[in-house]
Amino acid sequence: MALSVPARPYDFSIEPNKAALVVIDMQRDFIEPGGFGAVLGNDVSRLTAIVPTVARLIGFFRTHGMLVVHTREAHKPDLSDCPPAKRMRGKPGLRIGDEGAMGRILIAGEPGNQILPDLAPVAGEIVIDKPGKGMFWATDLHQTLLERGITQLVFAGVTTEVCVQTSMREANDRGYECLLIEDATESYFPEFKAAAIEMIVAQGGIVGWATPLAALETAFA
Ligand code: C5J
Repeated sequence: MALSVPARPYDFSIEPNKAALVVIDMQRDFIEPGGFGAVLGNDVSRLTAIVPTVARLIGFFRTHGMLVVHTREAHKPDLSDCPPAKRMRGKPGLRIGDEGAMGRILIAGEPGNQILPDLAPVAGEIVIDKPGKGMFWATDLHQTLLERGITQLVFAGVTTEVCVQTSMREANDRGYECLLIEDATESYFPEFKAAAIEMIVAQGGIVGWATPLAALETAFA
């Protein structure tokens, strides 16, 4: 049975048996003080502030028996999945694969690449290591979601205008209906978050819908 969720630009009709939550890149290196994001000079407190809301959202999906997908921006240790143009971006010593405060930066298996303990995946959930900003490039996620009959994706995570928005746009092009939970996503740059949400909902929801978590919870109450 479909439920109506108040959202922008208009109500989102969610079908619980066809919907999955995607939690984008809630990994230690982007969010914890002392990690890669902080070393780059970003104010990570904006990102740590959403952790309780993301945890509540994950709990909501688990309570309702709906699928949860977690992603990490992660490269293989030999960097064979990291294009040179991405590898060489930024200052020497602070590039993908370099040794950082929490192990090698954006490398699978390193401490900084782990999802925050408060948001850790549980058995039965999908974890995707993605070498790109978008979650479908060089991953098998689309096939996995098709096999499970998922047609709607609810998005959370960081950062709103980079990996979240890129993944939403990829999903939109693949035919998924996408709803962004606006208080469960964040950016180091508040103006970029606000602009990304406006871009998503503009022109009748050209990329998707946006709503606060409370609106989703109320629709199921
Ligand atoms: C970035 C991400 N910002 N997860 N990654 O490089 O948004």
